[in-house]
Amino acid sequence: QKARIGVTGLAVMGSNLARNLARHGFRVAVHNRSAAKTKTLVEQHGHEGDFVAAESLADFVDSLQTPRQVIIMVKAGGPTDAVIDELVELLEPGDMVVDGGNAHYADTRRREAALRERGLHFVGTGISGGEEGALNGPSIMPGGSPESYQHLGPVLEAISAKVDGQPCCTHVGPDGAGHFVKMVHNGIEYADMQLIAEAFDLLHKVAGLGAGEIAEVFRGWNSGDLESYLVEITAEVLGHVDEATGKPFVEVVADQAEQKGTGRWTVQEALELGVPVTGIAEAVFARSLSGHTEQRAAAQKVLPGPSSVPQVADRDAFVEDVRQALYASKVVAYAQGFDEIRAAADTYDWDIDLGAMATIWRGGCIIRARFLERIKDAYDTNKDLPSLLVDSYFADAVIKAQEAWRRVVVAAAAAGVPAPGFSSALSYYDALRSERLPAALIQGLRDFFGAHTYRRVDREGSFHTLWGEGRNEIDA
Ligand code: NBP
Repeated sequence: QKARIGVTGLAVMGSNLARNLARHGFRVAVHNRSAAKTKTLVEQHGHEGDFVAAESLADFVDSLQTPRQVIIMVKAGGPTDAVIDELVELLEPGDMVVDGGNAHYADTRRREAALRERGLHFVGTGISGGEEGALNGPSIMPGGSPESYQHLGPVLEAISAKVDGQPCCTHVGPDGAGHFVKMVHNGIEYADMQLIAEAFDLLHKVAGLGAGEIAEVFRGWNSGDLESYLVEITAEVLGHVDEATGKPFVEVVADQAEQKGTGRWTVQEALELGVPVTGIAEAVFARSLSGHTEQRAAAQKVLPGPSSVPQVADRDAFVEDVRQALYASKVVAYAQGFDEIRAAADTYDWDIDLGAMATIWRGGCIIRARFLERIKDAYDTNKDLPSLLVDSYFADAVIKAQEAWRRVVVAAAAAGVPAPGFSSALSYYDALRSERLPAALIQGLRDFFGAHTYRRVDREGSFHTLWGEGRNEIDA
């Protein structure tokens, strides 16, 4: 009997995904470049389900039902291309190749086009949730053709996380749509973590709370609007005590945040699309800044903070202010991320259902959170919502939070504590709602030095002022 589906690439993600498939009753073919990993998987977990181990890629392909469905789980970039090149020689028209790695969506578009030429379906698929998710139910974001989803959908939905009985998996859109959405998911994750980190920093440095106390604060927050996986694990990490020193774990970890690149990609693509994703950008830059240890050391010697730091009169009130600032800033970051997905969908003709994206992020993935339900409702009510911030629920939430949000940004500035996420989110809120922006002056300057022309508020057309010659205005 042939296998329903196959997984090639059996490092941690691939083996866990294969086990998840087997545990759901699918007969699964498994293959890895070096056969040792295949052997280990079957030896250790063969009893969990129905595995068909293959030593060669040809045997692996041979063991699959037609049309064949192959999931590639290897290192993104060159290794993925290497596996695809080998596979296409063995597959037949109608077969499906799923790339579950963290590919750049532009690579996915290129691969999809190349495989389509050969009659094959290429399905770039975002998979979120890390190793644990791959094994027990990830959030799955498949791109590719609708036809391929008819075959793959039932399998991928079966192994995905479930929330209220609904699978955290849906067909995102054609070609690179799945990997694009996964990229933005990761960008939002960066913003979310940065905001959480700023909240911690403010509670520590401005309100004087210790890591253990802040862990309790986050534990409490996890039962309200902020309920989410990231807030839950923040309480765990802050509550952890280092065994060697007896100090809070967070005090003994080097304060340089690393990154693998998906946050940076999200910002790069936003720049190309002209979408302001300030929350994600601040988060990426804050990680970069943290790594500039020489600059930081030099600045610490030369640049002082404020001469006096105002005391927090009412700690509980400040904690509540920070909670509200965190929530409002988080809404901004998500609103910007969804704007980026919409812009890409328009550019690439992807027709992405934004509400459905919020739905499949409710479980399995790192940004899973209660408030994604609200995002789904917002787009269900109006799929052409100009911004999440103007949906009645979110507008109400940020309006209610705004005074607290302003107090927190003021307190951060007064205390000399960096809060780029909170303050840029507030600036974004203020910019969006401003009747007039100083962009008018920028247009004037551009016209002055470069004759770039401008439009007027009171009549149609394009104009230029002869700045050097009497300053008369002419039609441009
Ligand atoms: P790795 O990203 O560490 O990749 C290791 C796998 O790639 C091994 O199976 C290895 O085979 C195979 N491989 C390499 Br490297 N070069 C190859 C080549 N030229 N031909 C064939 N196979 C090759 O594995 P991972 O951490 O399990 O991640 C897999 C994918 O999932 C990645 O794209 C990753 O970005 C993505 N992802 C990871 C996570 C996570 O939490 N780790 C989450 C979501 C997505 P070998 O055993 O023979 O060396």
